[in-house]
Amino acid sequence: MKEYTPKEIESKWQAHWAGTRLYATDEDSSKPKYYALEQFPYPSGDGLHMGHMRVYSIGDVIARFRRMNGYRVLHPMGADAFGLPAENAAINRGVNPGEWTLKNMDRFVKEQSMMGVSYDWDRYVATCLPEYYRFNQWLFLLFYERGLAYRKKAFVNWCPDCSTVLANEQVENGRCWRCDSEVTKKELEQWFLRITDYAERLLEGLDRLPKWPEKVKAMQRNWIGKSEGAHVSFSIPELEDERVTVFTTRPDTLYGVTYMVVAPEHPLVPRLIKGKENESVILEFIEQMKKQTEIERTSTDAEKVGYPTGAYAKHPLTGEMIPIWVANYVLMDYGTGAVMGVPAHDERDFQFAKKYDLPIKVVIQPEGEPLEEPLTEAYTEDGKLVNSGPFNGMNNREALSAIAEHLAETNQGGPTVNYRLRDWLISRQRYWGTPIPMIYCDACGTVPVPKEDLPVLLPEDVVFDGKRNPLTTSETFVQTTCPSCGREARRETDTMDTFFDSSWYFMRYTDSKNTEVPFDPEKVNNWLPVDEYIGGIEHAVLHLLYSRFFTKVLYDAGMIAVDEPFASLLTQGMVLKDGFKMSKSKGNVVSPLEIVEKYGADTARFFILFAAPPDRDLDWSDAGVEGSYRFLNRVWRLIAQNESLFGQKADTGRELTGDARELRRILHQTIKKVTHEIGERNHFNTAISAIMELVNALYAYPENADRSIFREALEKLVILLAPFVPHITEELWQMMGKQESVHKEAWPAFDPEALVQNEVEIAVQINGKVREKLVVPTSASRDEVEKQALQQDRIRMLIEGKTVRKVIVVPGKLVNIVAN
Ligand code: ANZ
Ligand code: ZN
Repeated sequence: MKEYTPKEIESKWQAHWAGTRLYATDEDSSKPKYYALEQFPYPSGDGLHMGHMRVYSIGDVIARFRRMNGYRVLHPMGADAFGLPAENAAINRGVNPGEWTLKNMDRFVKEQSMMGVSYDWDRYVATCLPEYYRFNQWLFLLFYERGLAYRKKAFVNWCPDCSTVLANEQVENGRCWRCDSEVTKKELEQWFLRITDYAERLLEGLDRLPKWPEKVKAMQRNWIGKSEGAHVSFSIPELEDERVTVFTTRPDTLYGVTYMVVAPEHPLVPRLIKGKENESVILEFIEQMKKQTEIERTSTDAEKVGYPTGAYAKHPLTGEMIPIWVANYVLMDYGTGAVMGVPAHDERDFQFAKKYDLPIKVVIQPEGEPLEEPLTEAYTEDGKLVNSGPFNGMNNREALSAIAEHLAETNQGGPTVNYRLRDWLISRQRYWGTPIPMIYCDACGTVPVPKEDLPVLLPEDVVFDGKRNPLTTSETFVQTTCPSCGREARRETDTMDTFFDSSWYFMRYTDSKNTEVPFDPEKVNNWLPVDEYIGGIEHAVLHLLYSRFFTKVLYDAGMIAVDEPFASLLTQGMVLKDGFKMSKSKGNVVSPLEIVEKYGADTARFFILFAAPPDRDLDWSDAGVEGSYRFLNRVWRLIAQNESLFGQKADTGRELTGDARELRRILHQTIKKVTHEIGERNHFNTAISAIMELVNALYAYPENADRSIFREALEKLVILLAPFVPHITEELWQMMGKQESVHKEAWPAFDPEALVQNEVEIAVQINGKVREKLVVPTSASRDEVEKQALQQDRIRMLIEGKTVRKVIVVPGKLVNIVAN
């Protein structure tokens, strides 16, 4: 018998599949489409880790299953190839970011191929290549034309030593992650995408995604953060009735306002404090605030600090004069950057009022017992309005809209909706990204690069010193001529956030070689939406929200017919070792390649798919890997030992009885279960369990029982296993004498009739003479039939006092008891 030698088999079949282009995308339009997609990797210097292996194994089962079920399947792969590590390698080790990235990409492709994943490599996209990023620029211009890309001044994290903007994640305790100097806020002109224009549609679309995890939808809803409330406008008599507008979700508490607070960055602050007692203290406070991140400022345990400006605003309904404060807890970029303080009914305002001894005025009383004053905490429940002029006695829920409408009628505000979502800042002062295709001309202003001049290529003559944006060091890049007037002009040196690149790559796969446009609408509509998108939960908000935004914009531009890109989303769990996430720092990393080297890719895939449902965390277990390897060997032996069976002509069409009928029942039950578990639930682990039971049944099948069904069951077993372990099944299929690839086989259908457990009448003989009749299920085992026969009253009576020498069971026919 031939041995199972995974190493030899796997490289042989990988080469064969590549040579025969077995996984080229099927374009047969008579078939239903299926787009299976795994998030493309960032090609780091470390190659594949177990998390990658898990995602790709899951995606591959899905793609292979659909192909076998008669779908034309798109299953592509690429590389998310721009980003910081390449640039840091350039700064720290002087290597070229492009070369470094391409080398890593090669390594990823090699390692992905070693897993036996069924990608159509012809559609590979790498975001760092001009063939791709020119269309980032094309799309940026489309956003610009549609008024969705704009430049504005914004406060950003700034490291004075590195002279660059830092992402929030790159600020650690107020210091630069690289040089440890103190990070400041700097107001800079930056490019933004107007994602806030799409806030409502991004919310609404979530309701049409039943196949997304609730958790991810909740995270997106929370991030978009829709709040219904009102704008209330207060006038400031001492500033010639200049107005401060606040956003509140509780206009019903308007009569309870005892102070107002504006953010330190609020544009009115300098005028409010001018010449006042606290002017210098507040200016110092503002400087301090610039150093804090938003997270530090708003964390619940952060001390609330404020100063009275000395200025007053007029209450819009009572005309009372309300003191205006500046405080750390009010953020400039939420709502209007100003709030009204209602200490009686808001916990945060209550604490602030207590600390600074501000008045507390109750305007909502609960039903029944009135509140005991002075309050010991804010009353935040519902009730009836008091101290609220004409609104007294009104239920506060009704008062919400009554007061908001009254404000609208009197031109002092009115109902409004506020979103937490901010516009997307896409400018990066970095080299390894897509140049933003804009030109600045002294005469014409900001001029877009004409589409026919794309791509704006990344220059090579740059200096990487970690101190400034390398693009600014390239004279040939910066100096250009204005496309509109022909005079000398400067190029934009900011590059795009790499999330721009990944917001549409799944569209590019449908037409990856197009040199005119990002993709042909007909081609993208031929495949989108993605039917199953598999990736990590860490992208729940960022990538998945941006991709949805892009899809909606391109839908509005008439480039694509769907407005939601991912019909179904599968977020895979983590791979743990000894209960912890595998990580270099924990020193508990198991390398996928080591496992592939030792046991083969099929064992690694099998273990990963068997050990847990895909959305759960998976505990790595060496014993589990060993067990998976043993199981594949067991399957191998089952077929190798019966190889001769496949040389013979199949003998089919016979009526099956007894063990044969039972094997057929188990086979069809397995087909049914495996089809359901993969196709409807993505529960690959339970599908595999069912297959294991079938293997047990095949081992237990008597040697003298019907061979035709045994042979058929072995064939079906190999087909059912093919999506999980593509190499061993291909080899076994060939061993069975098949000419075509097992991966081109049709998925077996189950016969509902085969599942029925029929009953048969069996004759019970004693020494060859029929003494009794017995009805048993066709599935009953020999042992069971024997036991039942011996338990019959009449039989017991007849054999009493005799010794049973032998019991012969002919399944489905008779039991003969030899006794004397
Ligand atoms: C008065 C009030 C009374 C409020 C009350 C709440 C309860 P969400 O739900 O998150 O939208 N607020 C508004 N803008 C703010 C800013 N820039 N920085 C900090 N806080 C701000 O919260 C809206 C509420 O948060 C608003 O309603 C406002 O306080 C505060 F009994 O106004 B409220
Ligand atoms: Zn010009």
